[in-house]
Amino acid sequence: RPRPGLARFRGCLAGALLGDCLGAVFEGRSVVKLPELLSFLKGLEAAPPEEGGEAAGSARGESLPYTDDTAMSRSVVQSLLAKQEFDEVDMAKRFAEEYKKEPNRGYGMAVVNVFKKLLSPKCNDVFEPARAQFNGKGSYGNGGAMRVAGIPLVYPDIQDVKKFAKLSAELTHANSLGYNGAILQALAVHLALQEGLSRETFLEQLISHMEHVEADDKSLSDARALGFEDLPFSRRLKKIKEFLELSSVPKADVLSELGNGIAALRSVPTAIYSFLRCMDADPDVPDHYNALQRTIIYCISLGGDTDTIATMAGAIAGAYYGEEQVPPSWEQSCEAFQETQRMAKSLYELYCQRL
Ligand code: F2R
Ligand code: MG
Ligand code: MG
Ligand code: MG
Repeated sequence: RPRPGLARFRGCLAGALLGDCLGAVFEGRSVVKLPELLSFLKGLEAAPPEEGGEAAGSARGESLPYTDDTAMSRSVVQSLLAKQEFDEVDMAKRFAEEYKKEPNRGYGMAVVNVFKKLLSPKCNDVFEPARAQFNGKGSYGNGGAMRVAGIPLVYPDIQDVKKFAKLSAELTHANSLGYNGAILQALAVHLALQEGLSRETFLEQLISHMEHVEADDKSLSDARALGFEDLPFSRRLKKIKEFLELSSVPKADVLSELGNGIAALRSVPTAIYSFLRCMDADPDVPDHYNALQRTIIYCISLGGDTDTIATMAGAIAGAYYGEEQVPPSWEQSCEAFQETQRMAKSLYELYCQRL
């Protein structure tokens, strides 16, 4: 198996951080006007905050805080590094402790009940609190997917990527529409790490893996129970293929077919589409922005769950293009950006050991 370079690991974590911190500024807005977004970015580029302190001449004065997306991604990474493999008890503990330490990072409304149960000494099955969510149906939110990038950065084998993406998501998301979204996002990062994959091959591989992932009894029954057709992620990936064959796709069509919401099904395919479409230039985005920047700009311009869609697309784009496309002024605007470099190096070493 060829070894991807360290630059892709750094790019992945930095892209994810950028997507979260920049996207969070706009999270929950139904409409984000491109001129406003571009002018916000211009402000960052003119005056990134100095290390740990005040930004020279900036009205903002401090770095853009990360949200639950990054807080949980960091717990995933820290657990993998501490244990040198996936360990459900350790990871669950880190999620819960991190929530207890900083509860105001913008967590999902329901997932906080999982953390509270995990913190109780009476909890002896770390998967049980997630199974009890939503009257036993489990959460289908995008929280399992938003934090999953550490898994494909540690496991080079695609079967391991699927297995541990699922288990890491099941600590909070027991509905298959939640954890299958995490598997899809993990597969996208895994493929993005591989050298020189074309847009077509990338998408074909995702479709063939997801058709298999979604064919089990629980995936079929969870989708039917919510009134969806069979293989809902695979169907949306095929819609992406159709979109990519068109010369332009109106935002309204992207929103109606793929979505910009808090459910994994309404956000993971959107992140993947954003990454793939932004391989090409966009007449609405200035030429000096590179493909990774274009990807994050496009995600945010869709509105809705902007931090989460942009962090997922940012992780994929960062793994694909590498850290060369991470602009220093953007990165330095984000809270705790220096730590991603160190974490990326440690993940890379673990990945190489497993090759
Ligand atoms: N929580 C937010 N943003 C809310 C605030 C946005 C903005 N400021 C505003 O005011 O509009 N962001 C973070 O949450 C998302 C990840 O959530 P996660 O971890 O999946 O949490 P949870 O609570 O499990 O699920 C989220 C919501 O999805 C709905 N839902 C899920 N499963 C359901 C089911 N089986 N039945 C019915 N509803 C279900 C619920 O509304 C959940 O609360 C990310 O965006 C992150 O950035
Ligand atoms: Mg968030
Ligand atoms: Mg174990
Ligand atoms: Mg969000």
